[in-house]
Amino acid sequence: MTSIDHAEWAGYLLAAVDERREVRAISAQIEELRIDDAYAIQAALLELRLGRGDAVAGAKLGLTSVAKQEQMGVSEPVYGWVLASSVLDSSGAVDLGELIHPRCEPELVFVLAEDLAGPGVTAADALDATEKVVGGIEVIDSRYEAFSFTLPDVIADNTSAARVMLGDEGIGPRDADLTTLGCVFEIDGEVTGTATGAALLGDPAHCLAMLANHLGTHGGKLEAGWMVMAGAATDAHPLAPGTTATARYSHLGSVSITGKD
Ligand code: OOG
Ligand code: MG
Repeated sequence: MTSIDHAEWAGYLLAAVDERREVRAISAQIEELRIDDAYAIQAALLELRLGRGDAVAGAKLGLTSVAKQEQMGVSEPVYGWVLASSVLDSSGAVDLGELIHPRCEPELVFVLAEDLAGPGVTAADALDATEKVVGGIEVIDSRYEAFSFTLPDVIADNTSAARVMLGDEGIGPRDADLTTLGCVFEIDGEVTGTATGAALLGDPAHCLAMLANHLGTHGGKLEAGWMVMAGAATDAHPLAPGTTATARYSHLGSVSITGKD
């Protein structure tokens, strides 16, 4: 790691959240933003939020599909943290006054029955540790100008995490083949994207295993009761006032959110 001040950059990003304004990418302001420094900023940002009384509700993977990697111009998966305060209630209303330039995307979400940590976790092990799989929608909201960033920038910014809505029709981890599980994503009733679970690095359970292995080899773990988002399988779409986004899944039912002024 370099000598950059992780807590200071975490404060810079949290101020952007608090003041609902976009800020310049960190990478544009220092000589080199390394991946390890970026995760250290992300960890400092999490500490600041926990210090305000928030809690970790789970973890998220991002940029695990070709669709998302191409849309954002970033070609490697990333991970971040899901805060308890970011989980939407069953109305699916998203208060846009609290966000900067939100976008929405469909998510397959694992809810864990057991702690999970590598190394050596396989996709089968990941399914064994899963209580249920649910369909969801994530609202992402990059704190950076024009929703534009490098790989380390988006890592520092907790991978654009903002809000998440979970469906209520979960299934057991082996009740359906997750690779062929389908999703139709609609904005105001118009289909904007379709995908199957295999769009996520070939298998959503592989994404979960990958994160457990990464965390485990760095002294961390995924915890029983947490949700883990596997990453969006389609492009994200702007969430404007009055916009309703619906993700319709095979086996998992439908989930909708609506942007509110
Ligand atoms: C980064 C977050 C990516 C996903 O599901 O791929 C993500 C972004 O696109 O702003 O959450
Ligand atoms: Mg996502």
